[in-house]
Amino acid sequence: MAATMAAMQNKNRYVIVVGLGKTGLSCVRFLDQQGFRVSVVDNRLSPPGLDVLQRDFPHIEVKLGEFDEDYLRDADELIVSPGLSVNDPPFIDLLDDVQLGGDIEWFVRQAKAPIVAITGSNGKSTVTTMIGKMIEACEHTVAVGGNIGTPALDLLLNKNVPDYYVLELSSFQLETTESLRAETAVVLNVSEDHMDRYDSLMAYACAKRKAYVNARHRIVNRDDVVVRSMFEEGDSIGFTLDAPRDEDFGIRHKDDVAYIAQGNILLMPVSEFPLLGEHQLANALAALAIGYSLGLPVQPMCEALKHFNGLAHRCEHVATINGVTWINDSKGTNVGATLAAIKGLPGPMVLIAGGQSKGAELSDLSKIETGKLRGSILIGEDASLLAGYLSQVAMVQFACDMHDAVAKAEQLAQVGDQVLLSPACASFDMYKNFEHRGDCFVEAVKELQLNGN
Ligand code: UMA
Ligand code: ADP
Repeated sequence: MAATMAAMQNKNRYVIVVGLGKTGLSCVRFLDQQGFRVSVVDNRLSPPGLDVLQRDFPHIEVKLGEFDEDYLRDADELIVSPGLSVNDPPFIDLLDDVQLGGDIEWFVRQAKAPIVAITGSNGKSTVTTMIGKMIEACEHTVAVGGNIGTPALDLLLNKNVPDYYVLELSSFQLETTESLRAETAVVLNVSEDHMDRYDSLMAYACAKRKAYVNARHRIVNRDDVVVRSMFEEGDSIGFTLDAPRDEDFGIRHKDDVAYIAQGNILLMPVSEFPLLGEHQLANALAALAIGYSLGLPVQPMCEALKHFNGLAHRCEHVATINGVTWINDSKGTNVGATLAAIKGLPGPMVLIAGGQSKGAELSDLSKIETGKLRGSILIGEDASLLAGYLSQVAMVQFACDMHDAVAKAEQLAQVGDQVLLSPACASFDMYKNFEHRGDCFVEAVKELQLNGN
């Protein structure tokens, strides 16, 4: 009876989905199932997902091309794609007249299980996946989604409510979310990203900080000054690459062996964690702290860590050819990520980088440890901007595409070197997305291998 009443109310409520793509399609699926009156707009003439929309929802009106403010004003509510800023016209001019939110706002209003909210500049997908596996290792059910790729509203299509939802949240998604009350929230770290969309690092950090608002447990990176400044330390659980205090997670040394530890308790030797690099260790500590806040037992979580082999396109080993190791870190889409990857892997290395730098301050690239880079091969729109800083560290060459970059890297690398694709940039000037860029790199490296090199 209550369900019928809700369906009748929804029928009278008109929602416009702004922006198609994965998010828009998931919104349509959800709203249509709930009986809302729906239409879709996108200012792209051929947005991703259009074929699926027209096939599966032929009754839903779609308007493509420049947004029409009057058309949008007719809606009771707009669900805006994370790819669009609600602080830009026409949305900014509609704020007083039309209710406006994002897909995560709709998700959190409906979700019937505790939500783990994971944001930060880097490491989100890794920690999101790790905690998902830890929850399963502790014999609970979990649904994982959000910015990681499965849109959050698609998680609600499954009628079986899991014990936990784990959401990777971007700053864009948090901007349009007001009702989040996470069981546990973490801002993993903050470094410059998406400066083409924010006026300052502070504005970007403020969007990230929204994950903590009304959270029951807050996990804090004690090594990150921006994250630490987001709230009074108080009752948070922390993680650090130093020795941890109280209930925090960190690293302790005993008899020259490094251990993952909670407070004074040694949990497992760092050598049993399969991923390379301090940044990956920080991700593991963050995941443990999240799991602990949920009341999960520590030992099964450690077992899950021992079997975690990392995600594709994140410092992923591709091949070792003639003594040179090729690594795909195509997901390194900002300077912080690339610096972490370079620091975490052994040198000397040849770096392949470049693409769209998104208005970021790039000068930290000139602070890479001397001797770590044998050279850099640069591609894409902002190659010359990167060259200005990377040439202060080692020699720089330009390449016209990924095949050319791989060929030049092969020429430059010596036995024992690593060749690291970690672009510090978005991929959209040359590729569909970071996966496509990583796949092109892997393909070019495999060709080297096949050609008997
Ligand atoms: N856009 C328009 N007009 C529109 C709608 C979108 O120009 O009407 C543009 C935006 O400028 C943007 C792009 O299209 O560049 C994004 O739209 P999309 O259709 O590709 O987006 P979705 O398919 O819905 O993907 C989004 C997230 N993308 C972004 O936030 C840019 C995906 O994260 C996410 O996996 C997906 O929702 C499901 O939740 C990707 C991403 O790059 C991985 N995220 C950024 C990041 O991690 O740095 C934030
Ligand atoms: P996100 O989802 O935030 O983009 P990912 O887990 O996909 O993060 O990792 C993306 C890239 O960021 C990795 O390939 C690596 O270069 C870098 N990275 C991962 N974890 C961290 C971290 N904790 N600190 C800094 N850089 C990191």
